[in-house]
Amino acid sequence: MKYLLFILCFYNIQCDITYIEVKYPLAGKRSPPNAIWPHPQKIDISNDLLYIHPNDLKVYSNIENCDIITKAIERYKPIFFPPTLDMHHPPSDTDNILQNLTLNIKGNSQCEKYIELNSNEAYNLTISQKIALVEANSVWGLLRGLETVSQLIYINEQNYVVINSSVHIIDSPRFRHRGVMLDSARHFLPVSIIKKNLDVMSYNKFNVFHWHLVDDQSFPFESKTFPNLSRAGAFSRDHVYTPADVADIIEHARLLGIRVIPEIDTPGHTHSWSKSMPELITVCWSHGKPYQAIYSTQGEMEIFNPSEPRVYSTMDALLREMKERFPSNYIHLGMDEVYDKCWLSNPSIRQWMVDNNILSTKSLHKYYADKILDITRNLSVTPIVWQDVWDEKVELPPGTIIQVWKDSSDNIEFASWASYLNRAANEGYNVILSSPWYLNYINYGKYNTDASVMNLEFFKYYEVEPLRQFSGSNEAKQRILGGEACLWGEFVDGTNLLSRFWPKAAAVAERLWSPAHINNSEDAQFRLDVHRCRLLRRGIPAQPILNGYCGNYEL
Ligand code: CP6
Repeated sequence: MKYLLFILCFYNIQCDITYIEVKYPLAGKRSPPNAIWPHPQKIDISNDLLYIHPNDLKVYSNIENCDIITKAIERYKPIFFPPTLDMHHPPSDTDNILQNLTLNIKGNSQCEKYIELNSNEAYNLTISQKIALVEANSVWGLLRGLETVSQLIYINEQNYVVINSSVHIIDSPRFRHRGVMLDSARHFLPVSIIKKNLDVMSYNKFNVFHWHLVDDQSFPFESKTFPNLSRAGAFSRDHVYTPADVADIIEHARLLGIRVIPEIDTPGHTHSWSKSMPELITVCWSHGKPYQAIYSTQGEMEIFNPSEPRVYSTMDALLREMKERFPSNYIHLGMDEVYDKCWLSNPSIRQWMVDNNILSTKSLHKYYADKILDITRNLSVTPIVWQDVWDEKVELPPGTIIQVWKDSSDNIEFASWASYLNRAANEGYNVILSSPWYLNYINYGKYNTDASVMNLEFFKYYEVEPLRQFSGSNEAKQRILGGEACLWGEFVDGTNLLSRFWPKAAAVAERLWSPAHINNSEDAQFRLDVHRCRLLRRGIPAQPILNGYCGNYEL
């Protein structure tokens, strides 16, 4: 039969072979509705269930007057009990009913204000004797545990709200830095969408929002020190993040246990600065004449003029403001894709280089980077840079984080990013990985494995193993902090961000949270499919990854 179909297909007559082979295995293998994403370190769970009274689950905590916890409990009420769904009270003849949920902090931990790189996010979750208990060393662990509780609760086919009656979960993240990068410069992203995206991040236990605030195309960040940057550089007066907007986003993230790391990308990607501060920009020359390098053509982009002292005084003042306004104490400095030919084309920069004994573009990169890194050192903020400066062999201060984004190979077994990670960590730098996780790309298609056929994109993102080729000391391994899923904004704005990003980013979330051995994508796809339905239920327009249907949760 298979061969007949193949021959027919060859002659273009009957071409739905994959459909016929795939539909049934997938349909038969759904995960249970309470499959947890990302998968916990250890889980032991009964089949027996308890009922829950709809809208009436008492939640207690031994940590008092802690806004992180009281607001989380409020936030989870409509998630435990979706207001749009029909829920029945437990049958009157049963006492198999969950009595309460307790969120306890161990020792004398405080209500911390901001999550940090080294915060403890571990938690234990136990359900037994009709009591659910989450215990953690910090409020951050309680938040992660509360999310897990919310994923265990579901509404069954008889419309009862239920949860497993015996559960033991021991959970903690594999990597400390689990980030999402959004680009609000190629297109403006509405504050409401950024906040929604933070919500979905918390459903996936992400803990860093890397905000690529500005770029060639626009400067939407309203600086208090230099308001003209956004007045002239934003797409319009309305396409601006005011100080109140930024504070709103930081506070929203704080309550979810997410750090916000702003990026001010220089010396390249600075066209939008030229609208208000043309004096900072290099004039490129060609055939003996100045011309304007435009960001959209052949990699030519406007770049700062490193011989201009006002570049450094401006950056000093702006970075000072960033430190004041963003509590994370990390600033991403960009330093990627510097169109250095422009520097060399400009006669006065060449002369300045000679005068200052700077003999190559490499040393010019170093000159610029050193000046900016001095500023961050004086401010005691930890700098993050795209790998380019390190590629240029610029020596960076200890503790600098290098974000690896390049890759020269499509082969996930022998990816070149793996050697970058290896090298940077062994040189003593901290590293985060992004190369395999550029989620703005769309890859239509199916990936054929021996047993199944799966969503190509999910497979590609999920099967990445950050430490696959790592060799080095344990200390060096600790310097691989984690990774970030990136959503570059050339073709993304408020209309499609959430559906473009989710649930694909959830694949990255599990890779960064769960143990390395949780890596069977053929199984994981069914759990992710359930998780995607969960996102729909929570009002997030996450796109499908398999054939199928989410019951009455379809948007
Ligand atoms: N913008 C900025 C970009 C990219 C980078 N920096 C980018 C480059 C290549 C790819 C995707 C994104 N759009 N500022 C590089 C970090 Cl493939």
